[in-house]
Amino acid sequence: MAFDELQKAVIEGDSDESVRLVQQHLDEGKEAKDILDNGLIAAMDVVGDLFGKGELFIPEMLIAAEAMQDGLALLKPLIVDQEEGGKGTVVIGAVKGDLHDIGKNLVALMLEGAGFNVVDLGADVTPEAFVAAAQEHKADVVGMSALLVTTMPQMRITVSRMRDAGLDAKAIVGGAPLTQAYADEIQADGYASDAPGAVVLCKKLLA
Ligand code: B1M
Repeated sequence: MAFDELQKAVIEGDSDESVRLVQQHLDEGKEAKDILDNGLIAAMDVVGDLFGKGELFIPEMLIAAEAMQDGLALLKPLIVDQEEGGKGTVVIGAVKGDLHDIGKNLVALMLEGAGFNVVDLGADVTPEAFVAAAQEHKADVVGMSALLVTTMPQMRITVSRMRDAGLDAKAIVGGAPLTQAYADEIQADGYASDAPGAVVLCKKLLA
């Protein structure tokens, strides 16, 4: 069975059907990563396109996000490599003004599975809150996520506040509108395009 039905269930915000179809794909022997990338995340891309065209509105986008997250809950134990702890501490959050947290949650989940101690500050996190948490938890890495072009500048401010506070922690950024060029421009220490990439990046930065 292809992923069309699963995508349709997520796009229509049908959580029960999303969960049922994720389980069905697993029972058929599909890889969890395949279901995530080509079923759940692909559906959110369609939702974004429909929203962009004015064919779908915020309440529908919200219930689609819920259906995605309900399906994702089944995959979580399967997409996470269980490695030993003690790899370092990562403070993570979606930047000030940004309420999109699904991608950030995936990054946090995979970092945790890869053995990092993750302090998740949630969404709408101010530069001051990032700095305070990094100090409190002696973070090795501060991870910032943004999905809106209007919230990306919060990353520049946060990096700058981290430097002003004399923090040793590495600053990494990610999220759909981000690029390596932007990360370089704001003098972040790294950029990753997806959650597995964020794990590789953190391991590289702390090696
Ligand atoms: Co919004 N939204 N949204 N939204 N939303 C987008 C992002 C948008 C592209 C849709 C569109 O217009 N086509 C558009 C942004 C345009 C832009 O600026 N480029 C948009 C808009 C405009 C808005 C509002 C402004 C709408 C309005 O109010 N008029 C509003 C803003 C609210 C706010 O944040 N202040 C808004 C609201 C919402 C909801 C609340 C309804 C909901 C979010 C629910 C939630 O997150 N709990 C929502 C949703 C669901 C989306 C789309 C459809 C899906 C996002 C998603 O979860 N993707 C999105 C369209 C799209 O992305 N195609 C859209 C799946 C997720 C797994 O991917 O988050 O990209 P992503 O994460 C990836 C990578 O980016 C990366 O790894 C992840 C996994 O591989 N990554 C990192 C992410 N963070 C990382 C950090 C790292 C490293 C990698 O290191 C630290």
